[in-house]
Amino acid sequence: MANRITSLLKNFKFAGNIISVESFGNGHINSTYRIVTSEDEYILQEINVNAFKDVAGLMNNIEIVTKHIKNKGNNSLDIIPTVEGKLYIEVNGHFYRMLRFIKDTVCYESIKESRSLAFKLGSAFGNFHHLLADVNASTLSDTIKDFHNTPKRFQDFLDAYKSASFSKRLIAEQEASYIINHKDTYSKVMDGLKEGTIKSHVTHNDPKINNVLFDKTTHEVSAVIDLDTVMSGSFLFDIGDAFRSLFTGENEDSKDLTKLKVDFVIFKEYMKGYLSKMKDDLTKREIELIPYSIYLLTIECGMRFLEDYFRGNVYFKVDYDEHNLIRSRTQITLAERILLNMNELSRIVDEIMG
Ligand code: ADP
Ligand code: GN1
Ligand code: MG
Repeated sequence: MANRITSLLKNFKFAGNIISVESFGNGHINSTYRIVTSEDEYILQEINVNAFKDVAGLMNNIEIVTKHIKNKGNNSLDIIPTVEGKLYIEVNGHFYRMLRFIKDTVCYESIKESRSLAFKLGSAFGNFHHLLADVNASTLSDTIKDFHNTPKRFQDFLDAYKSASFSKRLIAEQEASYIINHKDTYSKVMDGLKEGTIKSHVTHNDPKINNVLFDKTTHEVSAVIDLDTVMSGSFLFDIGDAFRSLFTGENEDSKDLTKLKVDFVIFKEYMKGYLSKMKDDLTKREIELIPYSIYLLTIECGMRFLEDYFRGNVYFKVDYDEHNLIRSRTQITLAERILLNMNELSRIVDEIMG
């Protein structure tokens, strides 16, 4: 691995001599390496083309968005250009990019290590939405089509379920039944986008906690990273998915389902932070659907993991055969618990909105 990556590095304009190359991080999609040189530190990533079909469009999106954020005085990813001045290289059908390593930061895998940071996390995503509100979302490429189109995700899930082996269907019977029994609950956000009661904006679309770096010393958010899915979407996609990640508590692949908790303190703190930046930018329908969007993005993630289990783990990185099944269990159990707590979540939103 290290030799292959080292030989690619000569294509990028980085400073210093290479000291070390190591696999880095816990992303489910790209292959990420940390590069230390005598002058600086970098990230090299192989972009997963199974997930992202249009690398040029994706890198162009990231360039637009990071420039916009930085022009407004905020921190974001720095793309290290290739020696030819491009944003990425292609070698035999594999695509690579280099980023500056954002130093002196901590990346949390779950909120259990960082509960007190919920307000800051909410403010960071509120700020992210706010800073990008004047970018015309239709100028960005769709890096994954229908990424949070839950009714379409459900159809894809159903196709995979129908063609899965008998033994897989049996082992995942309870989870699959839950998803199928709730099929009439998946369309509210897509309907709102069509009707215009929900607006399209530039959104992150993958705001899970390990896509945020916190400053080691000040504990402030240093940068929102993993910008591959930044494209046109609904604010509700990001609000919903952020809490999916936060309420997962332990890790997405924990077998201990007792840790999955609709944590009202985290919800209130994060929403206070988020709404401190975004209170005036949300429509009435968007505000009304905040609790529902948490359920929606959670069950959607559950169906995506289970679909991948049925298809033989072709999308998410896995460590063992049933990894995606285990991940889907946490998400479906959490979705069930969110539904039971919708009234209290709505009450908290009303309280913050005044
Ligand atoms: P994936 O799409 O596979 O999730 P990410 O872009 O999220 O890939 O990168 C995986 C991990 O690598 C992140 O969770 C973070 O820990 C680390 N990482 C990525 N980019 C940087 C960066 N510029 N500086 C420091 N750490 C980074
Ligand atoms: C993936 O890339 P990563 O690990 O940050 C996925 C998200 C899922 C998440 C679940 C491009 O996020 O949509 O919610 O896993 N990203 C993509 O952990 O599919
Ligand atoms: Mg990531």
